[in-house]
Amino acid sequence: MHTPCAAVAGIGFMGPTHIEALRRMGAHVAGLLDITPESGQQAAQRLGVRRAYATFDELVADPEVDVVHICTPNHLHYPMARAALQAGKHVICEKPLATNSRESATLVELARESGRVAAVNYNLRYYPLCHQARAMVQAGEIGPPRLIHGGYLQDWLFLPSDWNWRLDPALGGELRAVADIGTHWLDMVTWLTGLKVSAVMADLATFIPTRLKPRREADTFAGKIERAEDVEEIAVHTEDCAAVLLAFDNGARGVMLVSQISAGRKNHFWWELNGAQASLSWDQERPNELWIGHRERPNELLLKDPALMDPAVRPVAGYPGGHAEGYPDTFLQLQKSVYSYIAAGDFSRPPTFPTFADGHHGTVLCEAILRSAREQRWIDVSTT
Ligand code: SOE
Repeated sequence: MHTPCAAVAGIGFMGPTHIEALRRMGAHVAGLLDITPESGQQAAQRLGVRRAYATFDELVADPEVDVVHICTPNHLHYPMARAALQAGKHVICEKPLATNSRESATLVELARESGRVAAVNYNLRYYPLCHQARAMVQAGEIGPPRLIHGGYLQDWLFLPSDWNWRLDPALGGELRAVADIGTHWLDMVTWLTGLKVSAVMADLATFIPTRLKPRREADTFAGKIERAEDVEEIAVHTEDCAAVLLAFDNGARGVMLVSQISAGRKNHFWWELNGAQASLSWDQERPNELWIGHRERPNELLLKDPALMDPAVRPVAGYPGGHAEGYPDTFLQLQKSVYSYIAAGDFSRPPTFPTFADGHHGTVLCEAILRSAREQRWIDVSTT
């Protein structure tokens, strides 16, 4: 079977992470594209990639490339995904799929017409114990979910001197914390439970209204290790944090809290499901432990071990029990799922990975959350 060949656009935090996973999978990376041809050349040398494209047109015109990975700032997701599909390439796009639902709906349609594979990098699904939790929910082990809660807290934008392109709505979109990390959480809980969000009631807050922007580009999470001296003051209007009440289509209720300014919380993504028979809970900062809560017998803590997992989801665990797996492994597992689907060539099979349709649900939810916060009322979610 021919292993599809990749090209990666965007060499910030995500691009090199995608490349590392591609290499572990044994896929060839034909080339990469960065902000300028010069920084692209440097990145290609640093990462051992043969070719640096000067433009995205050049990337999609490369006949060697089967799959285009889009790891750029959010505003480029739509034009790049569209151009890649139109050039007949398969696409793996970072989240959020687009900065509005008009564009994400167009991408869903384009993906369908093109017959190409179009995936969104909701990589967090691929922690082995999240797959295990989903299998347990599907098997009815916790009963119908009643309460679905948790959140995603970080501190990399805690200081007024922390800057990143996500703070600029022209690059990141009108929503920040919700689009960047809330979309992961919403995707996770809807995927885990198979439920849809039917209505939202949101409160958004910006605690740091003015920030210091370095005159040169700052990487994601870079604020922890370097400080720029040459800065300008910028007014910030996107949310540092959000609290969202959720109603689900089976009657379940939920709460999501997201923040990029919670000191000490680095990448604290957690969820809890309280069902009619039992509960499940998981935390990305302890990803190899799944808590199983009971009323009438002692609670359990399942340590990641493929031998103890549902046989259908065992392949998502790359190592035996007691061998910890983490964030980079989730990229590998998502890419394995997409690349093996492409290599098998039967695109009528149901996809095993997050698709553009899932990415579109994410942008629809973001818009409902923004509208709810502005109008200070519950908003019904249309998923059309
Ligand atoms: C920054 O908030 C970020 O890199 C997100 O963009 C990723 O999706 C998340 O998994 C980690 O944090």
